[in-house]
Amino acid sequence: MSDIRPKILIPGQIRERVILRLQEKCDIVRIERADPDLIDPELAPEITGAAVSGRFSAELMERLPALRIIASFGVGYDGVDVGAAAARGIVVTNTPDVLNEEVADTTLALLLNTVRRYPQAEAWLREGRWERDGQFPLTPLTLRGRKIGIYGLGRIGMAIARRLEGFGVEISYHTRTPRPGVAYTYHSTLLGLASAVDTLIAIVPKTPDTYKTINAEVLGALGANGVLINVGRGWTVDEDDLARALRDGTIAAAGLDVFQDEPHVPRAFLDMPNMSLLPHVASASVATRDAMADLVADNLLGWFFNGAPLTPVAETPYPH
Ligand code: NAP
Ligand code: 8YV
Repeated sequence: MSDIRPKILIPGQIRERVILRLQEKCDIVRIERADPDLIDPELAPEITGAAVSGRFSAELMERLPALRIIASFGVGYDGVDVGAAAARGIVVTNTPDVLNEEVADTTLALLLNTVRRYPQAEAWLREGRWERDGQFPLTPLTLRGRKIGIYGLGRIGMAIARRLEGFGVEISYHTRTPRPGVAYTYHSTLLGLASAVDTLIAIVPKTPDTYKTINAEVLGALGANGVLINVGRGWTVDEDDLARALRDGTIAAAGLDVFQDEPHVPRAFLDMPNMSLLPHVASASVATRDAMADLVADNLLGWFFNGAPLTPVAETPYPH
């Protein structure tokens, strides 16, 4: 057990619980945002760890010569320059698994809201329209008989698929490599999957390979009864193509929790009656965000006091 108190940099905002967990054994150095110029040059050589929710650039790493570990809040770690971290021997950690079930719950809620228009039905009741105008209109769409394609059958994709089994729908998927031990139908291309199903659920990471992969061609393949749900990253969807497809009836409806340029949401989406929109809340319960905060802290405490981080990302494995 080391009795040295590591100095941990926290750029910008992070869940308070991360700080509460760390400060017993570590000194916390906060800067307002992830701007290299905000780092005190006298402190910089002493900073050995960092906790971040959001961006952590190569420039920031450059200013921190003793940095050994960056613990990122969230399972997606696209805000951290992992290539630069790997090149410098810095370990990056994320928060996998502890949010799988929460995110899968939200995905099913978003799917049902999109198909059966429950938020609009509740607004109808609250606005007094049930009494004034009568029954809320029947929904043209239903989950019954749908063929669901999951784009990304990883930890969260599997939790979504398990829930969908209970809904009695057909399930297939696309990943780069078939997932061993699952009975769902595999498609080796996204276009092949979209052509075979009428409902596409995207839960892939933000990588160069997933950029705007859900485009006009894929939406066209889904067809007029088609429904798109995205809970991965906004990066994966061509938002102009999606707006066009929803306007001209190429697909029937879409539900999004994530957007290209958050928190900005395209005006076209806000005006669209056949969309269900959420402000990136898939993991946003106190319990799940606390579990994520604990894993951020435990990765740093594991590294400094137990010899190993708990959940290093694939690009910066530990031991190296
Ligand atoms: P994961 O376990 O790593 O699963 C990722 C899946 O995507 C794997 O099945 C992977 O399979 C597939 N994949 C990756 N790149 C692909 C590509 N180019 N083409 C086809 N499939 C690809 O990750 P996870 O824990 O399920 O999380 C997935 C993502 O969800 C996160 O990275 C994050 O961006 C997002 N997320 C969003 C929220 C939210 O609040 N909305 C919450 C949590 C997570 P192959 O490697 O075989 O291709
Ligand atoms: C969080 C997420 O909203 O884990 C992820 O990848 O997108 C969400 O759980 C986000 O990380 C909080 O900053």
